Amino acid sequence: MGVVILDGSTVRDFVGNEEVFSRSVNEKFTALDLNGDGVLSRAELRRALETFRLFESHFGEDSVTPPAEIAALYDSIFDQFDLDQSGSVDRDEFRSEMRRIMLAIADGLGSSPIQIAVEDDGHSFLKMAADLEAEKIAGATGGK
Ligand SMILES: [Ca+2]
Repeated sequence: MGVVILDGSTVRDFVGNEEVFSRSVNEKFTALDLNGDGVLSRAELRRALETFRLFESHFGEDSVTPPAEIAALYDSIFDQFDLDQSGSVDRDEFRSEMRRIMLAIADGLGSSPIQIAVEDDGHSFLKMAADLEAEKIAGATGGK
């Protein structure tokens, strides 16, 4: 677990950098596609969402979301990813939904930088966004 400092424009720059963003999405997708069939099943996506810890971090440690509610949440998220309702999420669907989610996060962050705890497993998009920003700053000042 690491901490990064982000604001909306950091995240937006990451998403807007087609090369970096596509590569990140591809790596993530490959890591999530556990059986390697080229699409994400409901179970594979759910596993991914669980690693994001979406539903724990927001509410603190005291509140526990009922399992049925969590299942319903995962289902509705899956349906958002599965644009053509084929029952699985392909690479394009994954990329476009990740882009939408990241831009929504960017809007939520606005222009005041905040600290965010991220998984330090090399797959956190927010960490990658922060790293990209750091590289740019390092580049602008002529080194590390
Ligand atoms: Ca799969």
